[in-house]
Amino acid sequence: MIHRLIIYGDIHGCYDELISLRKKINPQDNDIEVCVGDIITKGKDSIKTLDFIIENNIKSVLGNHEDKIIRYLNHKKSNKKNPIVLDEDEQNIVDNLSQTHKEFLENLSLFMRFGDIMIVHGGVQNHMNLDDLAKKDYQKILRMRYLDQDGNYLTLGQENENSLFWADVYDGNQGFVVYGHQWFKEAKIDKFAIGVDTGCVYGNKLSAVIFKDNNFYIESCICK
Ligand SMILES: [Mn+2]
Repeated sequence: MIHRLIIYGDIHGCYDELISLRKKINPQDNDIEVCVGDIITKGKDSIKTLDFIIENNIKSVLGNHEDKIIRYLNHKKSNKKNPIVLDEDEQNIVDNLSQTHKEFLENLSLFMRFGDIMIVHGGVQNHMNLDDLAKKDYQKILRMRYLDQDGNYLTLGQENENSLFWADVYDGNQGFVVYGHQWFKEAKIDKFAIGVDTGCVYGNKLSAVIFKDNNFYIESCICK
């Protein structure tokens, strides 16, 4: 029997905070640990974080930052000029990826489901069916933040004061969604969703939502 389902927000290479938060939570053998993606990039210890996650059998869904690295690696297999341009941090990560790291990243899935709990990196729109997803919606799941008043997806920067954050209008049709990507000072708790990215890499804190016996609670670790 599963004891607890522990879901971490965007870690972004913040290894020390992951270790501190995990000490607080104290995962046991029958707990399941999952990340909402964006394990790597931006923070100082991406490779160390990736090693730790693999060694401790922590699972993850795909984040947009892992997706970028995978797309870069896929393009690299051809001789053409790589259309994906990496920054210095991303290049450094790519240069240090082992075969094990690459396999782990390539095998990350877009979503994971545990009963009624659905884990994605960005978000979902009410019309989406994750089991029968249109190809054009794949990148949206990774990047979703704002929708217009008709519920249409907006790319980053298209939003204005009339835009709606997707979780505020989500109707629960894909289950109770746990997501990251957009960071909040405190975990954002809605009727059918929890945003668990609390901006660790921006100096706020790393959080996890923990499900146990039909209830949940949040644990956090303030950045040093
Ligand atoms: Mn993200």
